[in-house]
Amino acid sequence: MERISIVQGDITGQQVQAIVNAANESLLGGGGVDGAIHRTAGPELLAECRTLGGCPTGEARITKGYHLPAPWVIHTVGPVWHGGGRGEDEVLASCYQSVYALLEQHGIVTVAFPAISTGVYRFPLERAAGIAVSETRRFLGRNQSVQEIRFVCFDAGNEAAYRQALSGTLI
Ligand code: AR6
Repeated sequence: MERISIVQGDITGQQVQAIVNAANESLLGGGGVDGAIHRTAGPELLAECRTLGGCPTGEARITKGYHLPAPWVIHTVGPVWHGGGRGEDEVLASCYQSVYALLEQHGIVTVAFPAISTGVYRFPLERAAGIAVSETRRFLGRNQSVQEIRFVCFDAGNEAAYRQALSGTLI
């Protein structure tokens, strides 16, 4: 059974146990997907985020989802793209690994991801999609509990990049 899915849409409406937020180190909100998640979740999310003391780039933190359909939000901070020579690939991979560690700790079996770092942080989309898919396949290879990992693509170009990444890594 294929446990990876790709959909076009808005991550804030996804009916999964956890949605992933592409946050910044403050965890105090921003634009893009972060702004949309905070708007839908309500001020309770910002209040909980204030208690966390931020999050270093490449790591992840978990909060409740408040007014979102998803009961959990996993906030991760992707790398800013500086041309690829500053370990950006490894840091982005570390975001996915950190999210997967939290899924296992909390027994979460369905999760939706946005394309972390590919907006304001300018990480090249196809490269980011390749890292997302390869880290996900690696995780699913050792985890039998997680049921669905959904990549939520905001537009058609995003979706095409993920579909290409997924077909390119099929065994
Ligand atoms: N649902 C799904 N995907 C979305 C949505 C949405 N509602 N809105 C945007 N995207 P970005 P980053 C896509 O900029 O590059 C924030 O200010 C978007 O098309 O949200 O990691 C934070 O506070 C793009 O493909 O995140 C940080 O300061 C992808 O989500 C900074 O931006 C990520 O774009 C993080 O930058």
